[in-house]
Amino acid sequence: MSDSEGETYEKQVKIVLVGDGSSGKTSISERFSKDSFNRDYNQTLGIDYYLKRINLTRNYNVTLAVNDVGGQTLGGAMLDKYIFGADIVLLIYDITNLQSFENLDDWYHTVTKYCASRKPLFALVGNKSDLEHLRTVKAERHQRFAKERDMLSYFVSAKTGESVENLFRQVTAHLMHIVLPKNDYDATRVITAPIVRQEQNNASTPVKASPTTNTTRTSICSLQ
Ligand SMILES: Nc1nc2c(ncn2[C@@H]2O[C@H](COP(=O)(O)OP(=O)(O)OP(=O)(O)O)[C@@H](O)[C@H]2O)c(=O)[nH]1
Ligand SMILES: [Mg+2]
Repeated sequence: MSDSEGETYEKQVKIVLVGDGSSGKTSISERFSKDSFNRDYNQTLGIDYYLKRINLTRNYNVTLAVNDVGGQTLGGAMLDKYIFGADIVLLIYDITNLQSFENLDDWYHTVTKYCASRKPLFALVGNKSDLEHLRTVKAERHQRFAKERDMLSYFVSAKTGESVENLFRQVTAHLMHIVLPKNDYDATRVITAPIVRQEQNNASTPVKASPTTNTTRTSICSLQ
């Protein structure tokens, strides 16, 4: 198409979630792709796949192939195949489970070894942020781990959905060298509300919706 204004770009990105069993990889994948959450734990055997197409900017669409790798595959014969060709790797741990954080070093080294020819973009993800009161991994340790390995870093909750959409959008944008606006996360969740106007000449008049303007204002708010 010669008209660059109307041109639309389509990209495919392979994103792989790794980390200990029960850290929430499947839950994050399902929250993102289906906006659902399962309280029960069903261990992932091998790998599961999810596909979701997102509209990153007005004319930039990305199909995310989300590869949810079972936590038991570390040290197994298949992990290198699951990771092959990854554009982005999310290192997931459970903020209430110190061991799941400490094991990320093993995950990181194993994935790095398998991706020696083409290093993916890494992001550190602390999941279960709804259980802040049970946190055993200090936020400073999280930040240090990410900084020392030059990674992006996020806290999410697959249960409440907090920051999950933001996580996938931000890492994808980062990979593509696209800068998203600060309020991007909620760009698709537009809240409309009628404008209410206070009468200027009578302070005691109650606030009411203006019947004459018939105007709606669009507000975009961020939950980050
Ligand atoms: N409170 C809370 N529970 C969560 C959250 N995410 C996942 N869980 C629960 O943690 C358990 C394990 O979640 P999964 O998503 O199956 O963990 P996984 O990392 O895929 O585990 P494997 O498949 O064994 O590698 C399940 O009971 C989930 O309901 C979260 O954000 N908050
Ligand atoms: Mg799983």
